[in-house]
Amino acid sequence: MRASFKGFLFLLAALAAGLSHAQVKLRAWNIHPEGYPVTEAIKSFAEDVGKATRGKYQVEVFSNATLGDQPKAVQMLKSGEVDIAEFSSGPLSDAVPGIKVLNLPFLFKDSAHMFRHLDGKLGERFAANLKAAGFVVVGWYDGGARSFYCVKPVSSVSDLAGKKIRVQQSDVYIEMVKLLNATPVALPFKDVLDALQQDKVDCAENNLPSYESTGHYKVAKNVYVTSHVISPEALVVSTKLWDKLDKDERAAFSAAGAKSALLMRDLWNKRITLALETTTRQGAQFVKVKDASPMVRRMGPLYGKYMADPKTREELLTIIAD
Ligand code: BDP
Repeated sequence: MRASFKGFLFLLAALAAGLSHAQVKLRAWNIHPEGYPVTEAIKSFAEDVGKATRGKYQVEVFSNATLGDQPKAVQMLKSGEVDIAEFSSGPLSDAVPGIKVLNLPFLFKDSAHMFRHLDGKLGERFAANLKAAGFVVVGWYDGGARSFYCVKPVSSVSDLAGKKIRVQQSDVYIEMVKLLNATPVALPFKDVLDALQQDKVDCAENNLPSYESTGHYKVAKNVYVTSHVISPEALVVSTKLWDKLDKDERAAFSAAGAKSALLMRDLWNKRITLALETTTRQGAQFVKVKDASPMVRRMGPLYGKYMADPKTREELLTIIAD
């Protein structure tokens, strides 16, 4: 065999070997810091996807919203600039109106109630709405129970009236705060601490792990435990990426997503206990709402709106009934 021909064969073999190990780099958007349950769960997803696809898909996790805030990330996922993301249903629902009911205050009793629906038929319907809009759900994560917290003491719904309250960039949250006769201020998550410190807002609302991880508890020490929204979150893959995956790869992504969701929920429950301990130790005061019914009644117009819409009525009735 002539030397140049041998060289050519060698090159072909090297190319083929290279191709069979071709790596695809993927970007995952995450709003939370290192160590947070969501972050840990996405990392486990990334690792499992890598293993199951024998290193073909390498998921890099960009935490702390370094790639932009959530509404921006929603658009980036749609356009294919990021491939994977973990979103709160609030801002996500502005891009997918079919899941807006998930944000309604006082809809789910607790996380167990929420997952009974999300892990079942209803979850499949919401996932279908999301898929049609460009987001493939591979895991439902826990956004926990959200409550209000303020710089000044709050012990009744009327104390919230007139307050400037930070909300997520999401219609339902904005509407909810207006119905409490307060002023909604939609701000990106990372800007809330400054806004509380600089008196740009009087209050915010979130779950305990975020109240702690953001340091909001250092400024807004007065928590009014309303648990007004039990909030779903989702780990999603862009349909742009999904469409490129073959059957086995899709199964690998789905299995890794489902596993990461269970991990997330477990870490979440532990983190709630920890966050309560830390914030209490640092002086946060918790006042539990005695009777939520006046607050629930104020939400009437929001419920009226989604009941009147034939696209969302059935889902709403299913959740309320069970
Ligand atoms: C946290 C959610 C996160 C939201 C944030 C917020 O996990 O996705 O962006 O609240 O209030 O609890 O913006």
